[in-house]
Amino acid sequence: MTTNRTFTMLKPDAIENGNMGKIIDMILQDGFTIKAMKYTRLSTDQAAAFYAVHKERPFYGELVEYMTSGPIVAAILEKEDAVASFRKLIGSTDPAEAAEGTIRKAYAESKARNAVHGSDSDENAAIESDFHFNASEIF
Ligand code: 3AN
Repeated sequence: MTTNRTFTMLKPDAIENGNMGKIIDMILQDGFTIKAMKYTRLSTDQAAAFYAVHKERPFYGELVEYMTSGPIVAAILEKEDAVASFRKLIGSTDPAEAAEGTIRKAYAESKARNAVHGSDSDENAAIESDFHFNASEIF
């Protein structure tokens, strides 16, 4: 079953490089609507918990450090088949492999500093949305 919502974060490199507005515009132009949005900074505990699935991977420490290095934008997005549609819009994890027209092709620097996060399943979209937003913050 597919739902119509996904979760995203614009990562510290995207904010640092001044690409926040351009990335939000690409998301809106692709037909997503914003159900919730927050400009915030993750604590080490929050980033470690958010990326707990990657705990065993060699880049986990680097990932947590990087995700706490500056502010991020967290958002819940709505569109038909949102998870798959958004993964298509963001492109491959490695920007060298990302397709033309994707957010990562345009704005990612590397596999680690890759501009944007997108949930990989409906289940994770719900978990990640709950991690960042209360029901009263979702419109
Ligand atoms: P995606 O973000 O495309 O779902 P995942 O789930 O494989 O990719 O990785 C989660 C995050 O971990 C990535 N967004 C990226 O920031 C980081 N990451 C993935 N692979 C590497 C790597 N080889 N080196 C450093 N960081 C990585």
